[in-house]
Amino acid sequence: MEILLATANKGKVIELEEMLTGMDIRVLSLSDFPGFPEIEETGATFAQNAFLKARKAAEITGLVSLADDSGLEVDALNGKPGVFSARYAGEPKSDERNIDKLLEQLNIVPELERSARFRCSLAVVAPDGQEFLAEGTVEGRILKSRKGSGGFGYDPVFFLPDMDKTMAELSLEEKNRISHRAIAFRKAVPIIQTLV
Ligand code: ITT
Repeated sequence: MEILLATANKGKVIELEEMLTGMDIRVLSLSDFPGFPEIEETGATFAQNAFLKARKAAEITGLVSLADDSGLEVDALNGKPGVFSARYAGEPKSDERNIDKLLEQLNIVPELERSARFRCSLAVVAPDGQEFLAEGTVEGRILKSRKGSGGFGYDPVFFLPDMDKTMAELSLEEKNRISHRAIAFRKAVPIIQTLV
């Protein structure tokens, strides 16, 4: 059976494939559909954006379709950058400038008040109209400067107290075990199994 993960991000496809190992389910991505139209992420929440992408994908391809939207929520900034995580510091999107802006905004915020979380909303949409949502979060704290060189996005300033490391100091395997996206993907596996 085939399902579609509506993303151009190869890393996400590899993560999902790993979790579906042994289930005879092939994961296609947008790179298998060259003419696929750009979908604007106009939703106010991660879940709305994920459904915008997954519904469009199911409608166009007729496949069980998944899409995720994810980002960082910082409590001292009332949940920002949230759905604007990728373009927090404006266009063109830049992880480096996003981190610089985040550190500047949190400049006077003391260590214990820098709590934050990565959130992932994963939408699963079947061509017959059935819809499901799986979510994952991982809690942490924003450091005052970067540490580590792995991962992407805000990983170098996202500190995980339990592991005593930033997300950027984890191996790919470790990150794929604890990340917000991995948690959401894991919850979606039984849903996918019932749909295909
Ligand atoms: P799509 O093609 O699937 O849309 P994307 O690469 O644009 O994938 P997301 O929309 O999932 O990625 O992520 C939005 C932003 O949230 C991303 O640019 C990062 O700044 C931040 N982010 C998401 N997941 C992250 C992670 O695991 N580590 C660090 N930052 C993350």
